Amino acid sequence: FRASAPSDYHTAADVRTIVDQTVAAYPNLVSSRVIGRSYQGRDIIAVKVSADVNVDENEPEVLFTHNQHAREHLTVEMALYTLDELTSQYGTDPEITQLLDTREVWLIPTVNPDGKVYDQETATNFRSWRKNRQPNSGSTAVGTDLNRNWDYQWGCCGGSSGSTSSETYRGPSPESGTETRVVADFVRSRVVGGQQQISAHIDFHTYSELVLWPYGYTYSDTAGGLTADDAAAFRALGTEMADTNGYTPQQSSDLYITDGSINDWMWAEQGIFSFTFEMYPPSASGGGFYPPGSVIDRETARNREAVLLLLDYADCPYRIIGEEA
Ligand code: 0X9
Ligand code: CA
Ligand code: ZN
Repeated sequence: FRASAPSDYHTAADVRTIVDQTVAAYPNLVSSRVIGRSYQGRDIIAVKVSADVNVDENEPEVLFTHNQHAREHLTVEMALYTLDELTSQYGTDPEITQLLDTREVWLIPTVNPDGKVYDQETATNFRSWRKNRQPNSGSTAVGTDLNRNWDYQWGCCGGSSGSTSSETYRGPSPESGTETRVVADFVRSRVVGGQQQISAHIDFHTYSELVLWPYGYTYSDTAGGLTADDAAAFRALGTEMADTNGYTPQQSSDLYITDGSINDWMWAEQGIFSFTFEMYPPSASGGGFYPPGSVIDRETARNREAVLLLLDYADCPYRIIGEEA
């Protein structure tokens, strides 16, 4: 095992360049928009991929979010892989062609650009940074854990911290994190005619090789807004995706309790089938947050089938348990 250097991974600036080049190369298939700015003023970009991309067609939408946590650089590579695969294979691979003819895909390659830049900006050492880079009033400790800052059961259950110096600081109020708010506003903006257009979502993290589903705030399999049918659909879809990549499927709280996480909000407030993927490696011995750059191609392509499976089921996720809903 060889440790990685910051230069082994694309930078936030690289991502912007690649997105712009891809839009230029595939103007009918890819568009990008600035959905807001980070605390430090960096653009947060959403990329749309679909046939006739410049028309808001009445098609199921799927969202992929990446890099809520600054040091999880492999997740940004995952977004770049998906963008490259969908664009290069459209019109060539029949499955991808059919999916992009009937779905609208949204990618947010870096939710937390300030954190990514901070973690990656020195030539030799990563900083092992997790949170965003927003100051906390009355404290010298910087940052909010964006994945504890979402507005559902925020801070309810011991799955986050009220201490500014904690790695899981939940912030002073839900959506206080600039970047949480930007992404939540984007998701709310996809409610058209009273109907949330996005039906399915994966939030990419590292590491542990897991597929996780809600709720995170409670050990219960069912709870407010999550029925036995919903739980069965989550489990079936999560297990089928995990069968394709070899990750371990489980309810999020089986890992540990989290409150204010993105998945719980997406499901409870927006009705979106929302998963967390914890990517490579399985454990710290594989390099933890910083595996060597040599694994990037393999470990991003590893999720190809799971991504396509979720796109397929996006018309009706309950289809996987044989219900129309
Ligand atoms: O703790 C987290 O935010 C995630 N793990 S990480 O090591 N990448 O920080 C797991 C979040 C899982 N929680 C829910 N899906 N609710
Ligand atoms: Ca379309
Ligand atoms: Zn994470």
